[in-house]
Amino acid sequence: MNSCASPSDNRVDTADLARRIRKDVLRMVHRTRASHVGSCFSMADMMAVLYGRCLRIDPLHPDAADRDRVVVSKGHAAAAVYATLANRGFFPLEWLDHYTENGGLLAGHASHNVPGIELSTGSLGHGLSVGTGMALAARVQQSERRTFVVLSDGECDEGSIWEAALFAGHHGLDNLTVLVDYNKIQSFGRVADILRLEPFADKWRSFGWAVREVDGHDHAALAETLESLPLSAGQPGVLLCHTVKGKGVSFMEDQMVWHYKSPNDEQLAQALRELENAR
Ligand SMILES: Cc1ncc(C[n+]2csc(CCOP(=O)(O)OP(=O)(O)O)c2C)c(N)n1
Repeated sequence: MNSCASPSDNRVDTADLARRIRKDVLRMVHRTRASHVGSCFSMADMMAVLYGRCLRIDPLHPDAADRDRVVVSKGHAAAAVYATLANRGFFPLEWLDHYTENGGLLAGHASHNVPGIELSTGSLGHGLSVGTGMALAARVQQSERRTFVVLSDGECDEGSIWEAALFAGHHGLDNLTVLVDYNKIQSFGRVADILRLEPFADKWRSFGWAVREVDGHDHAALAETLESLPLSAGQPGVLLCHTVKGKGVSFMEDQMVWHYKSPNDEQLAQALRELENAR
């Protein structure tokens, strides 16, 4: 079994990191009247555990040859990606103040010219194909590096996801781990109503993947799973992370409107208060 090899001094308090990610995202989307706060909050805990506990990465050397690769395929949640990377030291926190600014570095969808971002994403459905190629390349190069891909559930409507899943299963890429942010909402509808994914775990299994279902807000459960990869030797692994869209702020949780809506001044203040009080 490969365990996470992050040096202990590289580990952080993931609850604190997740809180900082959510607070930064709130301030970013409020300032620019941007969208996707709900999408950012459902994956904030996954990002905190990945970047705070598990990944073999060095923010000071973001291009190190044998770093783990991460592709956040749900690139519309870029604010959470940028907030995570800034809080882990990939670039200064001040950059977050310029999110979506004309001519700025931090675009509204995840952009690969930002330190720590491997692939520009936002056109849903591409991240797993690229991640699968990264995993195959690591095997060919006999590198120990791992590849992690974060998908959204609505994104799994894309046929390209299943082509890549078929390929990774066929090649037994156990250096590849997918985390699905299974928040059960896609834009303005429920996944179960728009295009049913269930039995979701069985679909992945039938493509040759090892599957683990986990509460995507339970840091201990996420860490335990991510610290004992691969899920199964000789198979790619997928974590179906059961999450709540808008998690962490009472009036945003499981509310479709927060896919696009931006908080006003009052809502921002209340949301920040709630996150602070949840300590
Ligand atoms: C190929 C493609 N089609 C449509 C969109 C527009 N779009 C942005 S987010 C989204 C759906 C969001 O739902 P989900 O994928 O479940 O992500 P969540 O925000 O709930 O995590 C869509 C259709 C897109 N970004 N890419």
